[in-house]
Amino acid sequence: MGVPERIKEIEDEIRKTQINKATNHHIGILRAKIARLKQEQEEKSGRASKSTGGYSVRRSGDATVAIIGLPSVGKSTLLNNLTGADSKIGAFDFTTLDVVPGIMKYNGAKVQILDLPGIIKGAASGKGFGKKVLSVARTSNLIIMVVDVFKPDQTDLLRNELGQIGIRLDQKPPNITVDKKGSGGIQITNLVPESISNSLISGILRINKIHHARVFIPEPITTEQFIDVISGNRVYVNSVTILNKVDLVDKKSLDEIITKIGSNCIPISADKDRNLEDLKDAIYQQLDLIRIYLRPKGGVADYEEPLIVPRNSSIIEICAKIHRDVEKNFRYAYIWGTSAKFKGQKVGKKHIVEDEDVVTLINAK
Ligand SMILES: Nc1nc2c(ncn2[C@@H]2O[C@H](COP(=O)(O)OP(=O)(O)O)[C@@H](O)[C@H]2O)c(=O)[nH]1
Ligand SMILES: [Mg+2]
Repeated sequence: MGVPERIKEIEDEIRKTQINKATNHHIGILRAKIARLKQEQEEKSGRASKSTGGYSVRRSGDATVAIIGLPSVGKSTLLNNLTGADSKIGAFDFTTLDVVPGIMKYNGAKVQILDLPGIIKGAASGKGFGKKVLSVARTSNLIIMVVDVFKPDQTDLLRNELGQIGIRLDQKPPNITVDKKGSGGIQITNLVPESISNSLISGILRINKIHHARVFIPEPITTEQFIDVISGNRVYVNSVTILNKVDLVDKKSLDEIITKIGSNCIPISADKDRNLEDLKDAIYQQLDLIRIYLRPKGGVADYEEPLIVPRNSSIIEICAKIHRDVEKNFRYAYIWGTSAKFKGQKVGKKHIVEDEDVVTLINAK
């Protein structure tokens, strides 16, 4: 039996099993087996498809955002309106076959936005351009999911395809440690056995051929999250869900549709330019960027062009963003603003900056 058949067999078994406390362990093991098989499959096909490659997109700007959606939902229209790019728009499916980048300027930040070919059901398992598209999403700082106002169910499909390729939306990486060892068997410190049992932990490790490890589980975790940690190739990305073409429905139906989606979504009309300012703000907020004003020694701060960095960046990360040489030659910094204990505090490499801090870098000559 080939790998796809084995996966299908196990999936069928899960479907036939009632989910309750007594079957929890069994189902967990089956899920781990599927994850393992999919990973094997991935590694094989990865090797085979290396030559065809993925999209190579030159990164620019302070952060990168991927637009994901089915064909014809208005992705290209949206990119053009947010960035002034010129991506082809069509009344037919599959107009965009390549990645089209644009730059959105907001709050001093330059955000690169990528318009991608539409994905369809089964994209994660290699249908159409699906895989290539989803792999661009994997390396983005934020994912915009665009759905058609008449097809709100598309959100489930998108989440599912993204999930299958290892993208975890709007979650933090689980806070657990698994230290692989050369000997000593499996040692588990589990502070929350009611969320995952030690026997399930051991079982999942065994399926992944881990026989010696120290495991520490300090807070509640789902079976899925534990499998994610063991699999290792998951990425955690924030998302914004957009309901597009709202110009085509009346207010009452729109409210009903939004309630049906349940989660936060931003209703817009990419074509009629409705609510795009709110959307820009939501993108900026979700990227969680901050502004740093550089002040040359003895000079005045540059408030016109802030340096844009991820929240919780350290001084040395700021140096690295400016230039490799600045990073190499860094000695110390002076700092003004929220993160400073007092004005002009002298700080080292590891100091964490905050939004709108003013920083003077002192370099070795
Ligand atoms: N009524 C309406 N039509 C839109 C809107 N956005 C896009 N469209 C139309 O939907 C079609 C597909 O748009 P396109 O941007 O090419 O979709 P893509 O395949 O997702 O890139 C085009 O005919 C657009 O003019 C919108 O907000 N309202
Ligand atoms: Mg398009």
